[in-house]
Amino acid sequence: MQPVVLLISLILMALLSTIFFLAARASRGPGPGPKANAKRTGLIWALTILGVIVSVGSLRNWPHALASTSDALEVNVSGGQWWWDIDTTEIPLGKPVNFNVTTEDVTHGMGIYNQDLTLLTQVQAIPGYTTQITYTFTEPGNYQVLCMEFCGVAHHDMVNEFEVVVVEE
Ligand SMILES: [Cu+2]
Repeated sequence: MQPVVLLISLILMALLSTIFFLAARASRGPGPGPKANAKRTGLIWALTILGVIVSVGSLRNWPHALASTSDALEVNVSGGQWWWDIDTTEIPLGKPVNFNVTTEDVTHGMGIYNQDLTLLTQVQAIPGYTTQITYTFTEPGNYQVLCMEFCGVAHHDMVNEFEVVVVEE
């Protein structure tokens, strides 16, 4: 993967350098006429509008925007050197959960992992603030909370867990 990323970066850098070089060369000649200027203004507006549409469309479903779902279960998580304190051990399956995350000392990162240790969601834990993330578990089982930000010698020991259970209604 790394060589591919490097190759793509080099190609894009070369492309950007070429554009800069052509722009610098073109700036020496006579200025564009009013027709070309109108065309450029139209292009800038079109790109701006396209940028806004793409941004709104791609950022709308960020988990941050979904936080504070009203019918969600509230779970409070507090981190510290070197532990996670979670105020519940069982979370119902299929119900949105608002994790309210904070820390009592330094910045930590709360990452929720499934049994295969695949990261499902994560949020930064910041002293003095409560950050929120909403997540709905789709599989019952044991989940682990690990720290994702190196926070000292026992960082690797910041592990806690909870269980996602099927609740009959
Ligand atoms: Cu930590």
